[in-house]
Order: sequence, then C-alpha cells, then structure tokens
Amino acid sequence: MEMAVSSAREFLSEGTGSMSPRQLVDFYRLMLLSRRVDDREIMLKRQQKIFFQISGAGHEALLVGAALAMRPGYDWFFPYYRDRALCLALGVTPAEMLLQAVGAATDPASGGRQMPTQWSSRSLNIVSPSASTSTQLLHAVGCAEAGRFLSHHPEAAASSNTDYREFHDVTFHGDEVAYASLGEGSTSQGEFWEAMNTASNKKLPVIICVEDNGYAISTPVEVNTSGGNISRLVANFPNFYFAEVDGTDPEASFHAFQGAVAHCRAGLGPAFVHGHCVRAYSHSLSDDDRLYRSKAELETVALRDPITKLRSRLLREGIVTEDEITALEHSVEHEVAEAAERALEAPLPLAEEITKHVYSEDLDPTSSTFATEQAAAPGSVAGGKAGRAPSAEPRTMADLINACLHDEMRRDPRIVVFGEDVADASRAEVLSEVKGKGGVFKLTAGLQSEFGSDRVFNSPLAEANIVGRAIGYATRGMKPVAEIQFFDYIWPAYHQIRNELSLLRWRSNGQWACPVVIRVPIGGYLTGGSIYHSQSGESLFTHIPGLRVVMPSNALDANGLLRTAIRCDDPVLFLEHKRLYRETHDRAPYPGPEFAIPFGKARIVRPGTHITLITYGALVPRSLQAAERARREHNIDVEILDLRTLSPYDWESIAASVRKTSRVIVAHEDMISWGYGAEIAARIADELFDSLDAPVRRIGALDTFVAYQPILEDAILPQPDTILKAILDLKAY
Ligand SMILES: Cc1ncc(C[n+]2csc(CCOP(=O)(O)OP(=O)(O)O)c2C)c(N)n1
Ligand SMILES: [Mg+2]
Repeated sequence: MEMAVSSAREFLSEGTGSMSPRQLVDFYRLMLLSRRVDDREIMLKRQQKIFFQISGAGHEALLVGAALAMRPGYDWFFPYYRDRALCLALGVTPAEMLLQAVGAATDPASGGRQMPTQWSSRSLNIVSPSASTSTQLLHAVGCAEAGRFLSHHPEAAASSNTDYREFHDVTFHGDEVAYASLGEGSTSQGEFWEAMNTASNKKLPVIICVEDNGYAISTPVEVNTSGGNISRLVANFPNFYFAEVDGTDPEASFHAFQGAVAHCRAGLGPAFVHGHCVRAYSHSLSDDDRLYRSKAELETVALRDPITKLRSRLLREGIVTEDEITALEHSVEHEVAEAAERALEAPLPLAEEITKHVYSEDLDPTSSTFATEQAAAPGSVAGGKAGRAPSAEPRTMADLINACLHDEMRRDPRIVVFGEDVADASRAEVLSEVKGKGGVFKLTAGLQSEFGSDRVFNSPLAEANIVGRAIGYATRGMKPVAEIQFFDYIWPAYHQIRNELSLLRWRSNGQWACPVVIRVPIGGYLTGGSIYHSQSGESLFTHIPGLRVVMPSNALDANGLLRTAIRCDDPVLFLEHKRLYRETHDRAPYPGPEFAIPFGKARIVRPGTHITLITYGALVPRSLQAAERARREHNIDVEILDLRTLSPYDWESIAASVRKTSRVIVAHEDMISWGYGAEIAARIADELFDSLDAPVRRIGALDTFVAYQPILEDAILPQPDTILKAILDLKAY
C-alpha cells in the first residue's frame, strides 16, 4: 500500500468519481496529520512551551476535501484559524506550523509575530490572515477581481523599476480561484454579506466556505443565524454554485469543492460551500465547552468525529488492515514529534528587529527618489481636465488632484480607481450624451471616459467593501486608488484599515504588502456642513503603525504628494480638505507628470523669528491671515510650518524652527483633546525643553462635533482670531 501523502495535483489526476482506496488512505493521512499537530500543540501548551492553541479538530474532512480540489501556488487562499488541514494538504509542513507555535525567528508565516494558526506562504499563495472574523472575505473578492483584470489587461503585469512595481511581481493564469473560509458564527458580520454581494454581482471566481460547527465560542448557531441555517439565507444570491454537505464526509466534501472549482474556473460565478462539521474540542485551549454543552450533545459530537469515522470505514471496507493503519499512524506521530523537537530548538526572534516591516524596507517615500520638485517644469502638458494643452494658468487643488490621477493612470496600468460615485457613469452607454459624474466633488471626473470601466468603477455603498477589496487587489500587485466619499463615513472601513491594510506587511514579516491609496475628503468650514460632512479625526489614523497619512493645504502640494502616494510601497491615507478644493488662494500651475514631493518634509509657508506655528490643512490659510495681522498690528514675526504629511512628520524642521524662535503653537482643526497636536506638543516639551521660553500652546476645535448653524460652526472651529489671540498671549508670556 502507498503511504505517501498525495499532492493536490496528483490527487485530482485520478478523476472525479468516487475516491479510490489509495485516495481515501491519503485523505486519512492528511486528516490525521492535522489532528496530530493539534494534539502536539495542546501538549506543548500544557507544558508551557507554546503560548496559544486553537485546533481544527472536527473540520479536517471538509478542509482536506477543499485543498485537494484546488491547486497550491496557482489558486489563492484566504483561510481562517480552523484551516490547518487545508494548509497541510496544500503543502505547509508540520515543522513550519510548529515553528509558528513556538514563535520562532524561523517561523515562515510571521517570524513569531502572529498566533500559531495564522498561516502564510508566498509560494503557496496563502495570504497572511488576521484574527478578525470575516475581513478576509473581501480580500478574496478583490484578489479574484485582480486576477480577472490581469487576464483582460496582461500589459499591467509588466514590471517597472521606477516605483512599487519593482517589488511586486505579478502572475496570473486566467482561471485561478480565490478561496476564503469562515465559521458559521462569523457569517453574522456585515463583511460576509458585502463579499457575497460583490462576488455574486461581478460573477467572480471566489469560493466561500462556511465551516459550520454549530458554535461561535459558546454561542449556538440559532443565535447567530436566523432560522439556524446560513444556506437558506443566501440561496437567492444570483450566479452562485451552492453546495451544502456533511463536512465530516471526505467524498461529499471533495465533490462539493470539485463542483465549486469547476463553476468558478468556467467563469460562471462564485461558489458557496456550506460544510456541517463538528468542533471536536473546545473553542480553544482557553475555553471549556462542558460549561455550555450538555453531556449528551458532546457524545453526539464524538460520534461524528471525521477521523474516527474514516478510520472505521477504512478498516470495515478492508481498505487497510489493523497493522497497516497502525503503521501509518505511527509514521504520522513520528513526523509530528520530530517536527516539534526541531521547533523547540529553533532560534527565537530578536527584539531589535521588531519594527522591521512596519513600512516597506524597499522604497522609502521620504527619500530623494521622490524629490522631483525642482526638475518638474510648470506649464507642461497636463493630464485630464486640468489642462490638455500646455498652460501656466493657476489651477485649483481639485484640478491638480484630478490631473495627477490622469497622469498616473496613463503611466501605470495597474492603477484602478473605485469608490462611491467615482465613475463618470456606471451605465457607460450614456456617456455619449451626458457629461458624467466623476465623484461627488468631481475629483475623478473623466477617468472612466479615458481609462474604461474596468479601471474606474463605482463600488456598492459600503466602505468596508471598498477598503477590503482594495487590499485584495493590492496583494496581487495591483495599485488601487480608492475613494471614501466623506471622512465622516470612513468608520465602517476603520476595521479594515487598522487591522488589515496597515498590518499585512508587519504581521507577515514582510512577505505580503498592500500599498493602497485611500483618498478621503475631510474637514469643515463649509457653512452648513454640519456634523456628518465636517468631521476631522486624523489622529485616529496617525496612531496606526504601517499607515502613511498625508494632508496637503494647497494645489501644488496635493499634486506632488498624491504622486508620491501612488508610487510608494506603503498604504497611504490621503486626506483632502474639502474647503480647499476650489479656493483661489491655493491654486498653482500644473507642474508636469513627474512632479513629486517626498513625505515627511514640512514647508515653511512664512519665515519668522518670534513664534513657530506648526499646522496643516485648512488651518494653513487661517494661520497665515493671523500671522499677517500679528506682523502688521503687533510687529510679531510668526514662522508657519505646514507639515503636509502627518505620518511621518518632519521633526527636523520642527526642531530647527523651535530652536530659532523658542515659542511654539501647534494648531489644527480637529478637536483639541487627544488631537494630533498633543503628540507634537508633548515631543517638543520632552526633547526641546531647553530651547523653550514659554509653554507649548495648542489650538484646536472645541471638544464637540461641528454644528449646522454657521454661528455655531464658527464658534466650534478655530478661526484666524483664535490663532491671533494665541500668538499675542504667547508672545506676552
Ligand atoms: C471581529 C471579531 N470579533 C470577535 C472575535 C473573537 N472571536 C474569535 S473566534 C470567535 C467565534 C467564531 O465562531 P465561528 O465563526 O462559528 O467560527 P469557529 O470558531 O466556530 O470555527 C469570536 C467571537 C474576533 N476574532 N473577531
Ligand atoms: Mg462555529
């Protein structure tokens, strides 16, 4: 009898009918391998040699079936923490898994950063997952979209040595599928429904696998799912292949996935495989299911254990003898024990390396690569509406952002633009008779008309959907430049931004990255903008490691910084102040298609000697007004620094200015308490104490939201008068 573990490809070559005896034995071996790795980890946890354990026990048949129906390193995988058997069957080794468990430096998934079940492998296309339930489904959707895009636009796969593309090789096959799995409890998350909707609507080759073990920790399925069966709730989504199977039955599971894969590869749409399995152990080693499951229920679970069931069948049907199965089990035990021994001797990670891969190690957006301000010639041929003919005429911030998007989309075929209402018209056939929408602020106007509906399209009205899909696109090497329509509505996407977008590179120890740009109109001073169209809140994003945060105050900076954002290898939140979009005072001539400004370089808006005023965004013109009055009316000379990028920020320029003036104000539009200025003020007090002649002052909005009535808005947001008063107070100190 052949005892070697089949590869998925070998397995598939044996046809689609019932499994041969050899296949069943191979299947059993993979299932058992998964169970034994779990058991070994449980032992190691009890011996306090590892720090966390969560098992895939009871899910093995479904997942080996899934893996054997797909192609490792060809298809794409967004698994969750129960998918140990899937990963083993795809080719992750027990040794690699146990290196994760001990948190070794050589843990190939994360170098000791993630919990043991967050598998990741570049060569197998297993994308490093988080512990958040259901976020991964939107990544799989974006990944599948990117695969389809690349097969329609193969030119986009060409590499380039002038930007992030140098570090992101792109491969595609044209019929690859993206697999994502989740538990039945996690189907309660909105992102599950958002992913189902888009996969269905775009007929994407995504396989969504629900591993239904009846519990979400201690919460039974009927509490999470109305009627207790998710298949019934999703049955009306168009274009899906649906299979509901006994996930403890190897053949039923394998055939369900074979059908799913065939449907997806044929381009017919997505697939939904609902496998009823069991949770053979408690939720994790931190849980004891005897606290909430009856004895009788636990006995039923034991009877459905897929490993015991398959073992009995192999013996009952005479496929193996007692001796043969015992030999197989010994060999699995031996393999796992050896892997554990090696893992326990593996080198541990070095604390000095823990900040590595927070950002790209390959491309530094603060470097001189992006310092092309001098070289660019104002008045060269502009992209988009801003100036199809050469022109030195001043353009608004809105124009120059639009021009940059046109330029960059022409230069880089991997850029896709999507978000709410960003297309000229989703029904493209009307474009011959209408002008097109191009964004509620018209910043993306003309992009769809020039670059087509594959590259510029409207998303559903769902912010997590936008950012989650952008992450999926970017894991395939694409460059999404997504738009969130208003900063006030970014919150449904915050989970994706904080736990996924900003973290993927660090948590995978540099294996994966998603250098997405998210453009977001922000801010108030709108006269009538009120609570839900005036919010600030940049410090909630600068507090996220791994994310670059940019906030220009004028047209030229917006153009140059957006270019850097698009070419850079890190995720960037690009905050565009709505009040500045069409101001006349901040206009500038179009600076040409190569004009870029490095991140982390402040601009001295106004040199001065008495007081340093550190600011950004809409407070730049307001500070300038206050400074001019201070000069005219009080002979006080204020130096204004516009930070331009908030993370990273230009500490050198801040320090140089404060050393010169010895008095400093940090001013921003956002609420003062826990605002961006608190960090800058604290650092100045800490590191520049000896240079100060007065306390560090802060200016910000009142600690409330922006109201509708203009009298109230004026009182809430800082005004030039507020700034002038602070200047006078500080000078007099
Ligand atoms: C967004 C989010 N909320 C809560 C948790 C904590 N949590 C981890 S697993 C889990 C239950 C998941 O149940 P289910 O989806 O049925 O998967 P199962 O563990 O049963 O396989 C919960 C609540 C989490 N990881 N992520
Ligand atoms: Mg469950």
